Amino acid sequence: MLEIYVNPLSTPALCVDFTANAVGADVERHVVNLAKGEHKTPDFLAINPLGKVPALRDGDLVLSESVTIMRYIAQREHSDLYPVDIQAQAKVDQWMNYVIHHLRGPYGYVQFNRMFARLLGEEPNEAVIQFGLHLLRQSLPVVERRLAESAFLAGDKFSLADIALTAALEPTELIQIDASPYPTVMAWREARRAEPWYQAVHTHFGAEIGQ
Ligand SMILES: N[C@@H](CCC(=O)N[C@@H](CS)C(=O)NCC(=O)O)C(=O)O
Repeated sequence: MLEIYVNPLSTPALCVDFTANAVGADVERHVVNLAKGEHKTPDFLAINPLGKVPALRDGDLVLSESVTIMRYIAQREHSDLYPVDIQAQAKVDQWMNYVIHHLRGPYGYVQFNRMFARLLGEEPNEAVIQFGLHLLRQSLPVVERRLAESAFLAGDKFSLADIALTAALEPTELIQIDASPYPTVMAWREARRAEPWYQAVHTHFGAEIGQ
């Protein structure tokens, strides 16, 4: 049995949750309560010594790193969301990497400081927020242009790259990212959020904490 360790407020973990649903994998899902420090308990550190979600266990195999886990689940299920053809696969990888480095990273700078810093007893760092917003003003237009010309990031087929994008965009409202310059991205995202693989996880980001 495939086991996944996730948390619905973690965008890397949501990548794994969404992927498991999108490919129809039969998984045992463990929600790790980060607020209660469950990710630092000996039981969880035995699964991921880095003390982070997501993680996966498949028999003796234990994995961390969301993108690795997404690919593993898709390949294990022989899903075309991560194509076998190396050229199609390379396009999916290209866009997954773009999303992870140029969107999820900067979103993380803003999300940590606007959402989690005070909860952890830290003062939000406005300079880091502004740096994240600066980077997003460069990367969100790239995605806006891409989705104006292409149904999905890697071409005309839905793929793991689109799941990564959907997850990366999740905190937009909660962390007050101004999405008004990106109407194509936001309409595309609404369509994804109506799909069963998304709805199986939650109705929207923050639902679990009453937002
Ligand atoms: N590069 C990792 C990032 C994982 C990560 O940073 N997870 C965060 C939640 S978004 C976490 O578990 N943080 C807890 C901690 O570092 O104490 C991935 O893609 O899976």
